[in-house]
Amino acid sequence: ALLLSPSLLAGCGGGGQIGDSGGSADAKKMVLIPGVAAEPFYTSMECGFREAAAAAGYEVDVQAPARFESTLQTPIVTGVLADKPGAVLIAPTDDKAMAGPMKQLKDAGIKVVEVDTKLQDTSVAVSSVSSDNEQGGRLAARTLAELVGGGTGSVLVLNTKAGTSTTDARAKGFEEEVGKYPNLKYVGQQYTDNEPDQAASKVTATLAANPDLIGVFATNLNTGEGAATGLRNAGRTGAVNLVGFDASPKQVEDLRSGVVQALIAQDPATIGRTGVEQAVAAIEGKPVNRDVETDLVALTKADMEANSKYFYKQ
Ligand code: T6T
Repeated sequence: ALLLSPSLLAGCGGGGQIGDSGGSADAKKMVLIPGVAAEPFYTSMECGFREAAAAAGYEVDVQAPARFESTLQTPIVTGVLADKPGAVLIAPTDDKAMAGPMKQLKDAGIKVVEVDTKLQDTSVAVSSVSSDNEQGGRLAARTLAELVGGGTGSVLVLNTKAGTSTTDARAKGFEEEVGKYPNLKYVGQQYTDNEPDQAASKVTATLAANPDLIGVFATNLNTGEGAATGLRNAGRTGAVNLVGFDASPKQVEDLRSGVVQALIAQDPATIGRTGVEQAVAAIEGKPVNRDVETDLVALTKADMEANSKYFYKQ
């Protein structure tokens, strides 16, 4: 028999698909459908998922779309439906477009747990586990205001795609909070399609149009990594305060080297673990928490090493 050591599982320090099931109908099986494949936020979530599912005696499967897109995630959901696992943990890539496919899971008796993102329709999932993303946006605005101190200038938000519940909430929280600082002139949000290249070029274009740019809030990992590239290309690293969301190895390195001034880190492994706990409770007919909130923390260069447990896995 194989020993299931979490540290040997995919993305958690080693490779392989240990513990994956063959794919027959099985109530003692759980499937995780992340928003996108091979991305540190979801890799860390997968670690927590695999660890908790193994501890609860469940077989697991993880299937992720190649891009953060509902047209790519929908066929995965449909395929998993035929498999009839006991539960599906899913990060819907669109808060409306994924409602139909996810409802099919529910109608087939599969327990649906939302991890990270969620649908607008709250009747599909038995539980939603995520950061308080609106609060995260507010925290980003307060952190930026502190970094800027008495300085005056324009502030840009780089968002991903409209219809992503998490990043929409972060942008909303940020916009509301930044309005409280008269020295910060909010010049609006720009969508990047969750593509780092678009984030980079939008930062350089905004710098050209607004030479007084003093701050950028990048609402997630890809926008943050791309914004850092944009500032590097324009030779403005350090001059413009970059506050990112998430804590990928690259983002952490940029924080350490002063390209990024702050990161709002989530706890994706706990999101994955808690999602499993809620799914098991639902399958066993035990009480389920409809909404579970996980930690957020603002990291700066000064306190980052003391908070290294928040760094994501590659
Ligand atoms: O920020 C996370 C996640 O919370 C969001 O829903 C989508 O983007 C990430 O996966 C980071 O890329």
